[in-house]
Amino acid sequence: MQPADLLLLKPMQRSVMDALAAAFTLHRADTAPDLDAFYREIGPRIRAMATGAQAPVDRALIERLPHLEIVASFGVGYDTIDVTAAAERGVVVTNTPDVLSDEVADLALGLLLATIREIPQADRYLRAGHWPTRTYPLTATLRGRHVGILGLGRIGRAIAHRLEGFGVTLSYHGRRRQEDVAYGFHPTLLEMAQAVDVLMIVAPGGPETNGIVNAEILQALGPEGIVVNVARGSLIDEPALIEALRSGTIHGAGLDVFATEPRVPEAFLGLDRVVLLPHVGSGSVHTREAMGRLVVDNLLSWFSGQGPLTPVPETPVGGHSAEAGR
Ligand code: 8YV
Repeated sequence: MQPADLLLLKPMQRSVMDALAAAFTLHRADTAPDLDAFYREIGPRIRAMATGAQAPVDRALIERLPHLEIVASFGVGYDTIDVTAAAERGVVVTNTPDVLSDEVADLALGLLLATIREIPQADRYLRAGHWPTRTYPLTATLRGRHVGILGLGRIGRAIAHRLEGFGVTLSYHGRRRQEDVAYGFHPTLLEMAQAVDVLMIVAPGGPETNGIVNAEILQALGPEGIVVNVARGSLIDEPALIEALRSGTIHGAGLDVFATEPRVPEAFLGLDRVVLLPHVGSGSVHTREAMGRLVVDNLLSWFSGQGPLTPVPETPVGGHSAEAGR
């Protein structure tokens, strides 16, 4: 049987490319000299797509691929994929949950501590030769803190679990109360922001959460407030955050994600009490390999008629590959 035609919007890591090339006929949009001609010619043959957050899959693209069955996305967040358009067409969308939860949670804890205790700043201070002249200024502390987790999903829970060992008070806000956890639930983000002094952002991106961490929320967090974001930059009103940091409305921020990556607002670079990371939450060799394997395994499972392994909730599950006659 002919291998199925698979569209790649951007190249993926070597292990994924090799595994995909062994099982599918690959078509790379990023090397096509004329994208329109490319889609006219191969669009009707494409049955699968492998992608990631950096390569959006919108309705217009889905419409150019009339025989598309599955979009396998690298990463747990899938806010750049139009899952509604995919579902309408019966196209399955998969992501890579679970395999990255511990890695991202580890990074979130590291970023929180780095922000509160100013670890990168202290490193820079030593390197600049200031230590012999003056000891590093005393910092804020995690002691006695109340951490509010925005989005108690798989990663949020892994963060909360780690934080239990740090002796802080824990609360969360999300769409609904979760009966199997003992942390305090706040029905609104504002109420949580008023109660806590650390806001840990782990909720999905997308229209529902766009800009929800705004000036009012930052004001409610207060002058000791720390914001840590390992989710999507879109959740934060960045100009409001910059203003809150400048004016001392909050104390500091640790950011792994930004609204328009890889561009980072210049204003952040000039602020002292921010720690800035280039979206590395899941970025270890170990975890990226596991994520890549899950992208490939979802595709292989689909085309062997076993269904998707990790479909997103919006996807029309129960659908199986046409190959298997269902
Ligand atoms: C991805 C992420 O690794 O999983 C996600 O949603 O944001 C990251 O873990 C990244 O999008 C891939 O480059």
